[in-house]
Amino acid sequence: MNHRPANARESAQGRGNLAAAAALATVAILIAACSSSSASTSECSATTTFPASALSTVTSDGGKLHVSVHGAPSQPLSAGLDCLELDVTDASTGAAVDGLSITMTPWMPAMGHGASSTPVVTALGEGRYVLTEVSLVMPGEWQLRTQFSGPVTDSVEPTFNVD
Ligand SMILES: [Cu+2]
Repeated sequence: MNHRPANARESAQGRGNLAAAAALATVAILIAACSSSSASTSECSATTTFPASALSTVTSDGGKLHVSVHGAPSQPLSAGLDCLELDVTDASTGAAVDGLSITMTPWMPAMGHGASSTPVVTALGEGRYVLTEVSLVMPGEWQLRTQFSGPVTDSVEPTFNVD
């Protein structure tokens, strides 16, 4: 008498598990598709020499800093695992600004998504900061949503195109 309801529950649970497994498989495929377009190893590092020409030069949102953005391993940057150097100077004196803490979220405004990893910051001194593990997974316009704290609190959002 109780077998039918029990079986019904079991099979409903079975379907639920199958649905969950299918959803997980879909997520795994999406992640694989996403990361397949980015290089698995980085061809740049904190010791890379960056080009003198800038991808973008901006004044920070609060007007306190000038920031120029340089890219490696090549400019213009190609989609994949890239590196960036930020050269940061005081907007009024032109002096290099050291000791900043930097957090950066690369963002693709046209598609509303970010990068697949968090950039790692290395301070080189003389106002130079290198960001490695910058995973710009797709060609198109990218925005670097960047916050500075420490001796100066301010933010910048330089944009540039990735080939
Ligand atoms: Cu995109």
